Amino acid sequence: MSMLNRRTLLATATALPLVAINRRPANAAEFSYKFANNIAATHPLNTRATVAAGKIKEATSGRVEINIFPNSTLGSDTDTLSQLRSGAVEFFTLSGLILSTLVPVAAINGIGFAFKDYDTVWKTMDGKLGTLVRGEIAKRGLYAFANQWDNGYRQMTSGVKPIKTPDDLKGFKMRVPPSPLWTGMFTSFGASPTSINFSEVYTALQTHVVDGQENPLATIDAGKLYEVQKYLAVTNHMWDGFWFLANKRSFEALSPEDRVVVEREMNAAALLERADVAALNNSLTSKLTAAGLTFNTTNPADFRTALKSAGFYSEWKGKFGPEAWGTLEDAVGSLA
Ligand code: X2X
Repeated sequence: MSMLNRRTLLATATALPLVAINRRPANAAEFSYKFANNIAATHPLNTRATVAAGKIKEATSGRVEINIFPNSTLGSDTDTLSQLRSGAVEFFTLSGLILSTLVPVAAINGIGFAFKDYDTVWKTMDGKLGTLVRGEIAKRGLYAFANQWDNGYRQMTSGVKPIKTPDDLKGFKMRVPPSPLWTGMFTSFGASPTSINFSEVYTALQTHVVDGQENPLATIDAGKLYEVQKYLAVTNHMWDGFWFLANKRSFEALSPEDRVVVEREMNAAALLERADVAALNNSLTSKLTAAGLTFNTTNPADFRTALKSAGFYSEWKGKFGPEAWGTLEDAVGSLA
């Protein structure tokens, strides 16, 4: 703190009666916590979390207030992860793949074509693999709530040409989120991946810094990416979700009872959000087509073969190690 700030602060403090410093207004929350995320306010993640925050405030008699900051308003994912670690932000939903810059094993759900359907996703991520990942997250001063929120199966979009076969990805300027697994996967496809935080993706596509990106339909819709893209290839190349993360110290500052309320309500909201996203997946094809995206289907087996022959699976099996890889394969079947 500079002397000036220190003096100003002391001057202010001495001007106030002590009692006023210690007492909060009758209607102020004891804990006013920030929840940051990168997704538009209209996405089910934010609509469901908003309802949950209301329930939490009520159930804690106003002690715990959670203010939601959608759309990366507090900073990019990379910035916000630092803020979460320092406690400047108390809650943050983040893709496990991006979290892997801090907790490497958290990227494991992003292995290409690992999950054949949503049943398998939730059985795996609410089950042993999720527990393993949460254990590693806990070692880094963060606390992950039990239920992940759905981002979804990812699809590729392009502003220049349709992506129909893996060959169409050769040399393609693809935006990927900041994460070694994403970069590695698109390098294995022969593309030219660039790491860009989601907060910059719309502009990067608009100004042709990159020619394409990949995201689930609900995220493409909420981020209005159809305004700056022309084609959408249904590839389902990866499933991605958001861990609901808390700064451990901030979370443990709440009473055990209040912690139970926050976790219960946020986990319940995650389940509702999953159902919302599943319903959106069924309705968004026609909406996004009407908004100007030309859809095409692909043969996922060809894309998977491309990854296999580039050595993607054996490389990442080695990186994740036998325990995590074995836990994934126990749930989804043999991958390599
Ligand atoms: O950055 C992305 O593309 C997003 C929104 O899907 C994630 O949070 C990983």
